[in-house]
Amino acid sequence: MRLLTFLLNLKRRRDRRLWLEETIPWAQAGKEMVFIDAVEGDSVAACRDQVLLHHGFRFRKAGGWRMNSLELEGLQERWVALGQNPPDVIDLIDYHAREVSDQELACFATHHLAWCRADEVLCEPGGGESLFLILEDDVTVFPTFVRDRELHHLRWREVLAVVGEEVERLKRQCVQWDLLYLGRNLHGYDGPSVTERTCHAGFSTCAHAYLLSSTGVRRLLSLGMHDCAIPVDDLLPALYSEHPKALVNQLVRSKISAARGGARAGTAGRFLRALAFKEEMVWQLETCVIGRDDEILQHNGRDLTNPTSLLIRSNIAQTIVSSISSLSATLLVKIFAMALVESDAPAPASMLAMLVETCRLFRDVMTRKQLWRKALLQSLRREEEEPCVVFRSSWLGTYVSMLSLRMNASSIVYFGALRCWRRSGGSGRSGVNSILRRMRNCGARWLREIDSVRMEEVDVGDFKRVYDRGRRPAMLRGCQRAMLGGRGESELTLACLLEIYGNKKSAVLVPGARDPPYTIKMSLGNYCEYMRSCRGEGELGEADKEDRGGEEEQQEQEKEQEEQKQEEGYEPLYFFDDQVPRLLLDMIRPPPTFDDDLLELIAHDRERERRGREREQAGEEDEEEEDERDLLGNPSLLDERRWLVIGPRGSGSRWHVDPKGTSAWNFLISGRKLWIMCRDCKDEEGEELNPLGVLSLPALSGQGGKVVEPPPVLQWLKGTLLPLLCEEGEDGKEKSGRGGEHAGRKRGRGEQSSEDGEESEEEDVEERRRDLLNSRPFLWGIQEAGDVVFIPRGYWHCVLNLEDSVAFTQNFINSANLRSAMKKLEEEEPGMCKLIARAVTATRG
Ligand SMILES: O=C(O)CCC(=O)C(=O)O
Repeated sequence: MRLLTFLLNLKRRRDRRLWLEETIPWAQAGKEMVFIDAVEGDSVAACRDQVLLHHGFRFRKAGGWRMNSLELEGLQERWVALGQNPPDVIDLIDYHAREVSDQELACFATHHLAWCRADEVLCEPGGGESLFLILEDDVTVFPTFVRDRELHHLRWREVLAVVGEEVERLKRQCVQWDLLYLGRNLHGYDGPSVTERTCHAGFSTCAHAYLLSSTGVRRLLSLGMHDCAIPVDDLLPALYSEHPKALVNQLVRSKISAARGGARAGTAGRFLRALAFKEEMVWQLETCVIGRDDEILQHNGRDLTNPTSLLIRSNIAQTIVSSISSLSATLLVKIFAMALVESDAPAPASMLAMLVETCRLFRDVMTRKQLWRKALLQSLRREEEEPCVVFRSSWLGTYVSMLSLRMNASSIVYFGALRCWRRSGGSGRSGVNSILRRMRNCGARWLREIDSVRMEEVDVGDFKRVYDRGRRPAMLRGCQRAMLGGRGESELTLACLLEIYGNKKSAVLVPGARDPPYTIKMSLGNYCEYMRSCRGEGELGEADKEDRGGEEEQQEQEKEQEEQKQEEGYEPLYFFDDQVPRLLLDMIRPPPTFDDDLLELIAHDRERERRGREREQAGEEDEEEEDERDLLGNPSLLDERRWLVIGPRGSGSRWHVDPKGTSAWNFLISGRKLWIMCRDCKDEEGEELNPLGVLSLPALSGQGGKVVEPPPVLQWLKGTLLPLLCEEGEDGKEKSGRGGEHAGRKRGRGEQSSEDGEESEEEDVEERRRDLLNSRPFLWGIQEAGDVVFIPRGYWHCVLNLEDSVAFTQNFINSANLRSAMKKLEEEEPGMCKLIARAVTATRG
């Protein structure tokens, strides 16, 4: 493979040329590297009729680029509708509230010139196999300013090696491509992966570093865009995906059609087969103001006067590392973790990332997903209630990319850190298998299995009497056929959902968050990418799949346990969205055992009425509907009753009771879940108790009241259930007896008890909960794909995903829970109560 690099450089930017010559190792050799004199914007103004004559072409700007504020708003909405993140309003105004600028035309002419040069090379003897790397003169291989020349050389060599490997791989896989981005600004979500490192490019701007194949060069030139040039950043994405701006689509489509000899262009996309490296490899240089003595005075407009910036100026970490290297690794990690967590500024976290590569001691830090996720969420907290997150390979990667994209990277964070994260990988051995084994073998006293009922054998009437009205949880096995109406399960897979709804922004829970954001928005596709990266995330690792033996194993286990301790309490994000894709709603029928859901009936009637009215009144304002809408809360139970639940192995739902007196059924589409349940706990005096091991803390508002603080499920299993099971021998007999230590006591009891033996209030409550367990053990069961779990109203339950899982769950109200639901709704949603009462009358009538 012959790779020719074209560097686009303005003659007057000698500084940039020097920068490139200094930082790109093969520039000095002068080989296979061509500087192309970029066209000056001024030369456009100098031309008559605003036409730029350059290298035998007449470049003319496309007209009609300018948009007024209403159109800009529309553009922004369209951008969102296409599942892409629109540019900032300021950028939109900057670029679209004026005509194409002279500089943009000049930039277009420069790229066009590079394409022409490439074409000339292709026509030379032996040139046909060449590839062309087009680089603008402000490129760098670090996301923020790094001065060290050697580092640049090293990194550029790595980048080239990776590019070479990937090109070979694409060739081996017979993947045809025209353009491959090395760096860009992605607005939204990429298409499917092509190789481990590359994917089909989603809508991307910033053409500062891209590779062109011979077909790419020819396709670009065949468009003849010079007579109606638009910014290169808009042209390129419009050639492989839908551009939010109609003008661009129109223009590009007509050009594509002409290039294809008049054939219809179809959608604008797909003319250019554009790929991208999933991980950015080339960035645009940030602006630094260099003072006397070679000192950096300003970095991206920021004054570098504080101690953090000193780090940047003195280039760099080695000094610091040597001065603190006498501290133990654990202490160092703690100091930095504290600095990160307690500081609101992003600097400490990015410093940490920087230090990782300079000193092995810090490598350890990279496994602290908890830290990076927290750092990210902390930075996002200032933005909005439910911020959007685009996950990038790891929490560190996401944090770094957010820093560089949104905040112009405030410190030196470099690529090696990401690689290092990868190397460290996720691990973790939680011992869930051994807990499960104990649950099976010695849980008789504290545990009872949830009743299993085979769907094809069930008598609906009996089921309703025994389970629904009897408030008894059940595991309905093998429900696919009954629920999917004969359609194959293969039609309902995550892959199918992804294909259609990959770009859909959905709600994702941040489990256990005590501060906002409690939920974030992620696209389904990006969440799945996150899920894939979670192998071993959280405390439930791959190793749990199978228990192994041996001494070696034991050592490994100890090491992993140590690592795990550091991540104690960490749970993966949990996809929990009430905007369930239509495809799923259309496919899944509620099981026949729950076919009398009043909420379903109301929702159905309202939808039918709405459609009827729409037909009759064709757009007139509908007072009746307005009244109805006023009747309900926002959001109401009608909006929040059906959920798509997706989570990686190790994720799950902490102990909770479903809201508003509803019951629920949960259909597992794929994966495996462990369920633990417990009936509403009341002691002899009728006082409500949480399940054992679930604390209530005083509400933070200071107005009295308590909030339930359930621990992560795995922590509960280990900290509360396991000690209970350990009390009991394999033969089911109690080992330590009633007077021995028990779960409630073990947890921090020493500190809580006063010296004279006086029991604290919490201890007392734990004691009563434990007593209750004697008569009412926990219920448990493992749900396999195709099973439905029934959760009666008021039941406490928690769930741990034993494998990556996809489930659909629905809360419902029927005659069995009507009274309890109405009682709750009277206070919380009086409007809903009226609708339910109406529905009840109608069904009885
Ligand atoms: O699948 C899960 O994590 C359980 C969901 C659940 O408990 C609920 O929706 O109430």
